[in-house]
Amino acid sequence: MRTLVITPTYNEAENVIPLVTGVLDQAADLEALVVDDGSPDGTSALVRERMTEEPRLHLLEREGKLGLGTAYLAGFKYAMDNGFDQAVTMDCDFSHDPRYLPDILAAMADHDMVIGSRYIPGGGISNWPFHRRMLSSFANLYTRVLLRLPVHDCTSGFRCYSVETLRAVDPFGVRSSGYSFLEEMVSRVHRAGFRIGESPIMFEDRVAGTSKINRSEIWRAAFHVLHTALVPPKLPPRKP
Ligand SMILES: Nc1nc2c(ncn2[C@@H]2O[C@H](COP(=O)(O)OP(=O)(O)OP(=O)(O)O)[C@@H](O)[C@H]2O)c(=O)[nH]1
Ligand SMILES: [Mg+2]
Repeated sequence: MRTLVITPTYNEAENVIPLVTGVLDQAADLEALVVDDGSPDGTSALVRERMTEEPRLHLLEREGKLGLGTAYLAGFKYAMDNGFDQAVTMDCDFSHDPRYLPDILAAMADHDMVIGSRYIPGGGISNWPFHRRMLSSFANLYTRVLLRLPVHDCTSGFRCYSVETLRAVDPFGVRSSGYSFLEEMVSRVHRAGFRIGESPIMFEDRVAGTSKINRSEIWRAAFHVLHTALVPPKLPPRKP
């Protein structure tokens, strides 16, 4: 079983090497892919340097800040083109702790997608301010109800997909490139009839670097979920 852990980066020079090291330390057969969008702080140079001594580390460099959604897509394409069986996505800022990877991967034994979930027993958020908790809880309730999803954490970016599932749900057809990419992916996987599991994670607020979430991103995501509910995207036909 070949697993690729994809981490999109934009200005994560302080985090990227500790994060990928933490990932690769979890199991000898894991590989890591950093998708960097021309971070001005030199994130990609650090990765390139590390790659000279770590063959399990890979890098995709893109020209400019093209968004989290398309960074995931570039990672999925890399996983598909290079013979991986499953692909994990996780943030680079240690909000998603690599120590949860073994549990998430173990849960893949009987699921097609596993979400690192903050909203099931054993999961949680350790140090978010009240307004950020409210925003996340509301976003999840809104998404669960509108898209009728049997999932407690639709907005967690820490998740694993089997490559077979990715091929079947056509992530390249997702119409959002922002945070709602995550919600539409859960919806596609559910509608296509795949098994979604959740494994608890404690989510930690970023300790280094700066936050990039903003108000227009939030409104765009809310609109996109509504659009997905009212005009469900067409999925590729299932193979018998
Ligand atoms: N390649 C790429 N990565 C991005 C982009 N925007 C954010 N990222 C990365 O995606 C991950 C999640 O972004 P964050 O900025 O942590 O978003 P967040 O967790 O919702 O918000 P904060 O932690 O409060 O900043 C991090 O690893 C970022 O470096 C982008 O446009 N391109
Ligand atoms: Mg973050």
